[in-house]
Amino acid sequence: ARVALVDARGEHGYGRVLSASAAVAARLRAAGVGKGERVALLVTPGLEYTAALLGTWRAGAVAVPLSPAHPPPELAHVLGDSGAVAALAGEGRARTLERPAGTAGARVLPVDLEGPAGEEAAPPAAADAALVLYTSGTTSRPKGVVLTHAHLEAQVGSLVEAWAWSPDDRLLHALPLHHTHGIVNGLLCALRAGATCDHLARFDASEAWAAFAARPVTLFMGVPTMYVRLIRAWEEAPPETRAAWTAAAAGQRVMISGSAALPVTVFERWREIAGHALLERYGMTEIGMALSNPLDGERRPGTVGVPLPAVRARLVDESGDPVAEGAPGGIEIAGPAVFTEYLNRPEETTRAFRDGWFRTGDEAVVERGYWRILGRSSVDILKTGGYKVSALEIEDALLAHPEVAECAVVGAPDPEWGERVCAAVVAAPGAALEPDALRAWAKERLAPYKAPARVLLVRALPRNAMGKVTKPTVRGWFEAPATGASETKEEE
Ligand code: MLC
Ligand code: AMP
Repeated sequence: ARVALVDARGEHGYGRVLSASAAVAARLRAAGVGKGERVALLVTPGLEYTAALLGTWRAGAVAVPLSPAHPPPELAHVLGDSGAVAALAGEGRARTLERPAGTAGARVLPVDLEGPAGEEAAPPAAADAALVLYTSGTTSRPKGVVLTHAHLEAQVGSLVEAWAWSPDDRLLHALPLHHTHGIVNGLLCALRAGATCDHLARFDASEAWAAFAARPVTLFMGVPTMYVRLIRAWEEAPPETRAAWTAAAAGQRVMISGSAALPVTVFERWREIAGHALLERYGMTEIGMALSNPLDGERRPGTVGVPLPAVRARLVDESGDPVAEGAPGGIEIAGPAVFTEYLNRPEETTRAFRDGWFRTGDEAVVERGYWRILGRSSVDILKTGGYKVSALEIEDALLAHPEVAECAVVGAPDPEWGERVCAAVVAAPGAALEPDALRAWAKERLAPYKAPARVLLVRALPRNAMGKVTKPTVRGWFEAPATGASETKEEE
């Protein structure tokens, strides 16, 4: 039988995925979870995750994936905001869920992969909600992007076609499973193609190289930070290891990068050591993947290629009029893959669209037929290691600290992370605020990738005539390399 999944427990065929997901669905129905209700998932990548996801769908419910790396307040926000009625706890995860699920009024249920299948519910309709993914925006807390089965079908169908997925593919999956990159591009495309999704428990560059060399991997997907780390591990390895790793990578069908800009230097170095022109593509939680370099044909470094099948893309000026050919503009996307709403946020949903086009907030230019991303229109949206984070959310969190009077969060350019979260902080009068302590405090409340990597204590924040913090000046303070986490800026 064909192997669907590989995880720490071993290999699992497609039949096993079906029986395990039927058991999860039966358990949810027995617990009274109804059609369209939200079910949060805190589970381990592999059979447990896939059975929980498909089982939720087979019960007619909507899946809300949580991250095992998130501290309780982040879990509580997603559980509460999504109105989850139940939370599926994978092995060893029930205790983590108890408090946040309790606060949110969600029942914690174990993921029982061995239970009876029970009676099958009617399959969900295309227009039914399937997934709620939490994404950071310009508002403080992350909001839920509602994707229906039809949206997922369109997103997956487009990628399976464009990247020619086949049952012979074996994906090495090392991405988190609470975001679209890992869920849709990785897991769902693999399942749809009847391919094998081979999970690494977590991304580690040497382990990924070792897996390339030991297993018949045909496909890899990563954020640029992962390729930077793979390159570093290769450079640090002895010559015989390097040769084996190079051969293993070169034998793969395609290697893909996305979620953040891939530096041209990384593209070039990867071609030298792995024998691959990385296929860079562009996407977003709300729309799935929109633009991609071709599988066959020129993959041009520094660009994200052309619109994917069934995706309509355009560039517009501030008033929403399409720009002249060759001029930069805001990216707008339409088509069957584009989401229809942010959960319970009708005003934000309305603002996100213009005449039926989704406004991404990213800017681009088309050069010789290929799209090149220029950046984002908001300074308050950062990308670190491929994770989108909101400066405003982090500022709100830091301001809750009794010794923080004012703060400004910016993204400082970084060769490994793309951007790093940096905070300039004004301490309350008389406070003895320690940057390291503030960072640790933030990590108890925010996802680890949102906690400021650098904290700079300052006497005052720079403001313009309107009293608004001038973030470019703050960003300039972080352009010098870090001298350690405990830094103080004495002069203004
Ligand atoms: C971890 N840390 C991060 C971080 N990830 N800090 C900033 N940015 C990040 N992305 C923290 C850790 O908590 C730790 O803090 C320190 O950084 C170093 O940890 P690490 O162990 O070295 O990092 P690691 O856990 O290996 O994570 C690196 C990574 C991870 C690249 C594997 O960031 C990752 O999985 N990124 C993928 C994100 C993703 O899937 N994005 C797709 C979104 S969808 P300390 O204090 O302990 O040192 C999307 C749409 C699209 O964007 O187009 O795809
Ligand atoms: P998310 O909201 O987490 O889904 O992240 C989507 C955002 O990631 C987009 O709006 C872009 O800003 C960014 N992004 C994704 N792919 C690329 C890419 N190839 N180059 C530059 N930015 C990208």
